[in-house]
Amino acid sequence: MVNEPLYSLRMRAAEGRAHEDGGLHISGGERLSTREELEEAVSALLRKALHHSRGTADFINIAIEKVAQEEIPVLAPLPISTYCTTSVQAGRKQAADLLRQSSVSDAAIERGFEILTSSYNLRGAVLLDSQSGERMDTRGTKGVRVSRMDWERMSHAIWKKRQPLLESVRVSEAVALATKVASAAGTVAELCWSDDPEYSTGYVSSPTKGYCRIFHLKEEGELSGGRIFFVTAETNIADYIEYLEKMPVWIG
Ligand code: WAQ
Ligand code: MG
Ligand code: MG
Ligand code: MG
Repeated sequence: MVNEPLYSLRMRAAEGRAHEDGGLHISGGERLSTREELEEAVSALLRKALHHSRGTADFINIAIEKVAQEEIPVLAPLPISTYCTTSVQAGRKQAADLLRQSSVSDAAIERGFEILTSSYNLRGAVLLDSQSGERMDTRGTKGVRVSRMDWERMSHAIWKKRQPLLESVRVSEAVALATKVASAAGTVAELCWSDDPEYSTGYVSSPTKGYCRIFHLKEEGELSGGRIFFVTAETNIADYIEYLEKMPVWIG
């Protein structure tokens, strides 16, 4: 994997019309791929766009860019824990506890929940000041889309063997994303639940707590969802976004 050319792939799909023209966000995805694996990676992203519970993709954009080939850091995946809560109320309370333990203020936690419960068409993440709860990016519903991360193939196979209950692509993708976010200077914690109606397990992650899966962060059938990245007040937001969008990293 070391000296082959690498490509970043980014997919976004919307219903009705393109995102920028007001379409409904259906699905997105990001990969890092060697030239040899490029066709397979494009097909996988296309499949993801075409078969989605949020709706029918009428607009699909797949961007492929060669990535500058320097030493690419390898990040160890965050350790996983699972909270088997039995109601949305208990799940959200658990999430709030974990965020508090990661040093996010009550005001910021409340703001984070307000945003996720009322977002039905968020394509990326919202950045919030972890103390004041103030929004730190100016991206609107586009948000900040973390890109240029992927599992290193061999490590992924080993990791999956060790977690037989978590073999879904969804979990692998979420752990990879959360690991990159936790590695960014300025990240205090992340809160996420899917905008897919059938998937109600979400997570809180942070450099100190790892990746904490929580059953039931929303009711099944709901289209709300998204991601909140809580950051320290001193974070240089332009540098922070640059790292998340542009810096290639392997998870492994
Ligand atoms: N960068 C930033 N935000 C993103 C990205 C990204 N690359 N991908 C998705 N999001 C945001 C965006 O607002 C989506 O609407 C939202 O997250 C949800 O994305 O059982 O499936 O892909 O351990 O629907 C987490 C729990 C599943 C997995 C999350 O999210 C588990 C999930 P989805
Ligand atoms: Mg996803
Ligand atoms: Mg539809
Ligand atoms: Mg989704």
